[in-house]
Amino acid sequence: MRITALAGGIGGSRFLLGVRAALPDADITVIGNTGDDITLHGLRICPDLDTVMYTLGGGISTERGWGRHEETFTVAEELAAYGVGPAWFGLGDRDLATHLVRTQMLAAGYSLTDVTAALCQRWQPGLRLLPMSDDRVETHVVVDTEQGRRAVHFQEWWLRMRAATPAQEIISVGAEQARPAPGVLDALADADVVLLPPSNPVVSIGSILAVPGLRAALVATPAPVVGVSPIIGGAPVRGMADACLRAIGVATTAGAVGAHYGARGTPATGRSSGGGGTSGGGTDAAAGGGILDGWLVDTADTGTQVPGVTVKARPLLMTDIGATVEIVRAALELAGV
Ligand code: GDP
Ligand code: FO1
Ligand code: CA
Repeated sequence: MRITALAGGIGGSRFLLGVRAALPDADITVIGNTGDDITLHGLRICPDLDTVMYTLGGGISTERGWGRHEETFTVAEELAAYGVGPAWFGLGDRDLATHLVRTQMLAAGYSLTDVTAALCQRWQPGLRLLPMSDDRVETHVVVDTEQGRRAVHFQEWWLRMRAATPAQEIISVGAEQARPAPGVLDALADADVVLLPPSNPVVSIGSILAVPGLRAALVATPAPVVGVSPIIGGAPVRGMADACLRAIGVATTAGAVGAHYGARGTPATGRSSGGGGTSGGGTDAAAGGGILDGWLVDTADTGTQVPGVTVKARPLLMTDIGATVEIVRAALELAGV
């Protein structure tokens, strides 16, 4: 079976552990969010790709959910001693090696797709990890500060501001000019099933959908498309997805997020931001339609309805691998595969 999944960082990775365990013989392709990517100290850092790679490759810090286990922060401490920040971004020593290899390969002319494949040679995640695009796309957040309105990088808003300063707008800078990375559109067209893990609907899934052609490929694929809600009982399980949803005018409920993604075969009209998430994705998202055939919600949200979408309620907490495998099985059952 060929499974294609879109994924952000922690929520996406934990779900993918379940996909791999549920279907050890499946051919799994992951389209990873690169909107979180940032350049610091001259190094290109791809947090969501790395979170998928480390989690599936057994190198993740399970306590933090991001970065390497058995990590040290000597380089970050030395930078701080020079007064060089930003202090809000935890740059680990082991993690640093990944960014050094990536930056060096990118400077040598390799694409992010090639670099990611090379890094995965070490980690052997058991799936094909593709960046959504080889072109640079970065999520920026417009906030009102004492100095006036300004745009900050998503990481600064998420980590330094803890997403507590309201986002006036969330923008995918560069998305309009971006092209899907090689293999991305084929992975959607040729899949037997497409899964949307419980990733952040705005800055993970929304960023991926902002790449021109991605949404259309989801709309057009003959494969069933099933999503899993990251919102349980009116709140994110972890993180500040509610602050992201507020920015695009979508309520923090499983039903509102399902409606925001929308039913396949329906036009975007009536859904916020064309059902995408971040703006700046050009006309593609605005012109596109809904992307869901099925939507899994938690039993806390039993009774949720999304027009045109088959909704099923079951426990959605990925407390351990066994629970996650059962969620994946339920998603596959809902997809009819
Ligand atoms: P990030 O890039 O690290 O923020 O990770 P993702 O975008 O892939 O996923 C973030 C989302 O995962 C958050 O909005 C959480 O609500 C969701 N999440 C985390 N753990 C769980 C879980 O056990 N069950 C469900 N349904 N969602 C979860
Ligand atoms: N998340 C944090 O909460 N604090 C950090 O200092 C931090 C550093 C970091 C370094 C490398 C990396 O791959 C991820 C890191 N993350 C950190 C997670 C990061 O903010 C991701 O973008 C999240 O997925 C937010 O969506
Ligand atoms: Ca992320």
